[in-house]
Amino acid sequence: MSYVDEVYRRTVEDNPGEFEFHQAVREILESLKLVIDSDEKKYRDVSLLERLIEPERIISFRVPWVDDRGHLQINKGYRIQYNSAIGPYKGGLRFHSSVNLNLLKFVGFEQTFKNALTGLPIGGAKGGSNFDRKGKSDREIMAFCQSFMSELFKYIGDDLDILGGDIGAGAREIGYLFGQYKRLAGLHCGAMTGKGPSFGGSPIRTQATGYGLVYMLENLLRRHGKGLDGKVVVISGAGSVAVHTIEKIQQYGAKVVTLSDSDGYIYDKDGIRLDVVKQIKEVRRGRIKEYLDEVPSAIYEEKKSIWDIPCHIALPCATQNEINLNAAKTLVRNGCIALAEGANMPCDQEATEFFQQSGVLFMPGKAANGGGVAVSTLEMRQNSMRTSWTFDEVDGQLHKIMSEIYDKTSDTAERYGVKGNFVAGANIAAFEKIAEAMMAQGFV
Ligand code: NDP
Ligand code: 2IT
Repeated sequence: MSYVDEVYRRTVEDNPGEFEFHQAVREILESLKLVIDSDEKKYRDVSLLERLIEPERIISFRVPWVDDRGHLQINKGYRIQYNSAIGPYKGGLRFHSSVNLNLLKFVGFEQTFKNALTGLPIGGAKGGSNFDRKGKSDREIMAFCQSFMSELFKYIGDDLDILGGDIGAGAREIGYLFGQYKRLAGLHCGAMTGKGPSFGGSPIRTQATGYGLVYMLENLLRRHGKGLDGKVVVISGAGSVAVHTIEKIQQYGAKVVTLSDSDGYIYDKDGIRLDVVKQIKEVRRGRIKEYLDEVPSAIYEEKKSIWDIPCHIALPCATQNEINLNAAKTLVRNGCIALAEGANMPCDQEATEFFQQSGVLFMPGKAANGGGVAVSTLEMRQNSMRTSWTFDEVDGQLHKIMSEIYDKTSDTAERYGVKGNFVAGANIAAFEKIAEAMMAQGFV
């Protein structure tokens, strides 16, 4: 059995029942066969894959907090410090009822590769809690965030591990977490990103993942002789990534016709109205169904799949495994020509392979949604330099970083004889950088 296959088999055995983690590892290992199979000994002798897959450290803790009825609630808290070969641990926090170690290991592993691909000096991490902010008061959210940080502050720092946002952890949560960090650590430093603009946050961090996704997509289409103008786009999710993707893609002349949350989706054939969405999500913190109150001509569906709606471009921006083989077949049948992953691993492996076989331009999350963590790193840079850059300066850097990620991904695929396979290109380009750093640092 090859080294890669052997390591995958052992990963499954040693991490039973962790299906998303197995999926993320399998996808990356499949790509790495192109690098490793021809030079197995070099990697096997230093157990490189085993060390890459096993997180450096997992911190697991209890998060007690008091709800508005005076009852004590207990949540689980985690931080996975995955890999520090190329820089301090960096990655977001996910607050969602589904969070467990399996999910965080999958996103932490992916984050390690994504971060390497940005070309910036950041290792990989992820953390979070099974806390769900839906239906909670502001006071309850603050109480939870303060308790979460009361434990985690011991393990983070601006040269050690830098937290950021993810599902369920936006500007409000980061603000409360940062306040408690500052109070306990006695430091006003860049140990967290996604901060508010008045206390060290970077311009464009809020928009960065969505804007970066569109910059990546624009690169992808342009280099294949296509453009965004006039294209019909289906977007899932209605969170930070989805909303800012709509904002930017509309500026390029594309028409977005959908949005969704975990209850259902909105279809507006005339094009989603961003002002209405922002009012619902950012001001009222409401549900996407409320779009109908403002735009009665739109359609709301709870039971159907959003991917049944015909489009030229699909941008999954909600969560993992939202597109399976059936959804992929429907998208292709309906004329979808390109897909870029705003979410982390939103397409399962069968769907991904089907898109690639069908000639759909397919850009994986590691390359497509790297703009968020890239601007987080620009935030760290501004904090260290005690400075702040303008919106245009950061936007310019984001543009450049996304274009460089595209080049790296595309060139690496071509170098390994799989031109146009951006999954392989992204995984291998990231691996080359991490592996070189790990080899140079010895057996640690
Ligand atoms: P938000 O919490 O702002 O929004 C998430 C959206 O997805 C909500 O509309 C939510 O609906 C929906 N959603 C979440 N979980 C599920 C689920 N299990 N089933 C259906 N819908 C779901 O998160 P973000 O926009 O920040 O993140 C979206 C995706 O992008 C995630 O995969 C995240 O990992 C990824 N990402 C985020 C980055 C960032 O900078 N924030 C950077 C790179 C990737 P509901 O309100 O009903 O839960
Ligand atoms: O998945 C991701 O890249 C993020 N959630 C962003 C993490 C960060 O640290 O900004």
